[in-house]
Amino acid sequence: MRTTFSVYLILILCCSCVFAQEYIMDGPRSSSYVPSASEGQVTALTGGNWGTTGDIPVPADYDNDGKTDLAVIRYGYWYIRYSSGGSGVIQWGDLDDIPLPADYDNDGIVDLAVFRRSYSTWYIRKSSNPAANITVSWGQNGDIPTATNRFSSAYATASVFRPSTGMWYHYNQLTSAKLGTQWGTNGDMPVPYDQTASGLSQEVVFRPQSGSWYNKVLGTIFWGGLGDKPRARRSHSIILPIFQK
Ligand SMILES: [Ca+2]
Ligand SMILES: [Ca+2]
Repeated sequence: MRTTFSVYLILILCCSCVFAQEYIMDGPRSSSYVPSASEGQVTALTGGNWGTTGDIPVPADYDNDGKTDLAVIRYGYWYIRYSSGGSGVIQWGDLDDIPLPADYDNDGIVDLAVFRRSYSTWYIRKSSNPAANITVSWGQNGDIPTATNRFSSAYATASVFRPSTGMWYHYNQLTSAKLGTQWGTNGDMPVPYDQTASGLSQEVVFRPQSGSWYNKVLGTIFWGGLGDKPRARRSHSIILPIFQK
């Protein structure tokens, strides 16, 4: 059973801005912990600079005004500075979850989403109905999750890259369609994006040893090298975070 308690969380965003706000936080989480609808509540914030050491940047257009919003994740809390004005903090996920914001419910608005490696499970907070989230078990231990537009240009798909085999597995969370295809090898970094202007993302991997980008449709581009971290825009508003833990 989880214990609920109140704490005062002092947010220090860079040196110039300090926020004091009361939050309801969960106590130590059990192995069966999953994000709940009550965690998807928005708390108002005000401030200037955005983020601090250790935060994970997750910029995207969360308020659907066509402009990318500054956003970071800290211990399962999403701090979003909306381009339309104002800001908020939303608890969604846990410390070691991998954030993968994208529009999964096909309403045109970015959803908060995380992948929990220990359970290979996606937890998606639907922007169309935050009280009814999407939970998808997809992938296995060692997989690298990534959001793609593999099935539709309109909404994102839950996808994983399996380094041990170079396989990609795509799952359409709205239609239950599945697709597996081989592209890449162990040590490659998956960076799916649309290089053909088709609206659909292609399987693309970056191989640091040679600085090669291998696109399954278009072939090879040499750009970068050992130690580099590839970045690709999955869509016009989302830059995929890179996770290689
Ligand atoms: Ca925005
Ligand atoms: Ca959405």
